Amino acid sequence: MSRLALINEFFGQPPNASEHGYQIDHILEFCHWFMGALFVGWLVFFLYVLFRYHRSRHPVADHEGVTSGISTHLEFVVVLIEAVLLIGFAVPLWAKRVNQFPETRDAILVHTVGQQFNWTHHLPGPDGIFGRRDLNLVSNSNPLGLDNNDPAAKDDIVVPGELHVPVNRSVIIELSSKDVIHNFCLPHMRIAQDAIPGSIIPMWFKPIKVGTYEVICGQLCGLGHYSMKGSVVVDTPEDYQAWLKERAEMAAQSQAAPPPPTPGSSPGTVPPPGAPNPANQAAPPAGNQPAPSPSASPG
Ligand SMILES: [Cu+2]
Repeated sequence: MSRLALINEFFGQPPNASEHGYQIDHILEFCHWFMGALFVGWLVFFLYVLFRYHRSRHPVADHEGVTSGISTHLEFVVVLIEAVLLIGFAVPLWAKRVNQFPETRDAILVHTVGQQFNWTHHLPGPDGIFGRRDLNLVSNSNPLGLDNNDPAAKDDIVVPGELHVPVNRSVIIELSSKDVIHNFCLPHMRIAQDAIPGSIIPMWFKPIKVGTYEVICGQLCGLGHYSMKGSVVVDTPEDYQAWLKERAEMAAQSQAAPPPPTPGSSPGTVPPPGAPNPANQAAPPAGNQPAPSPSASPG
């Protein structure tokens, strides 16, 4: 990290842990220094004007005003720099985030649902297919309304609060909300996305550092908003498989009649990068963005 980047740390930016994060950090760094320079520049100018045109020196107002063109030129330069920042850097970075999703067969796909005041994650389990969810089935013990009569739901994993993902693999999170607008914000991953009732909105990032990272709700969503926290644990691939296996076993135990294991897959495994994913074969292709499954209604 360059010495200049310390300005991000100074303003409380946590260390980056995602593949694209350094690009956002560079823009932030530049913006902070640029705004700092403007602040100092304007402050000096303001003080100069206060003393230079004090009432004792200029008892009568000058109605002609400034005749020099220097301020016009300066402002043009400022606008030009801001336009380059916005059009040249910020918009392309944002466009990549929302238009260029990774192949779903290479990524970990998770459905995440916000509610006052926690996050619940839904993983498809060994079969790679998300089970049906139904608003009418929502209860305290079934926060997402997962339909246990749906064969695809039998091995599904539902975890509150803490989501595990493997390092160096893209994660696509399809976000929704059960009540009000929340925002799934991962400061260390330099990504945030609103969770809106009635919509399923995808977001993606690629974690590059093993560790535990805070998830916060980025929208003021009610009295308990301050407590709406969770975590994303970035595991090594081995630890991730162990976590999945443990979760899949817990899910199987909670079912009255556990389903026979899918041929070719042991409990809790996910297809390796590039392998065909049964979930993708079942669903028709839908451009770059992962198609929101019609069965996965936001609870
Ligand atoms: Cu919230």
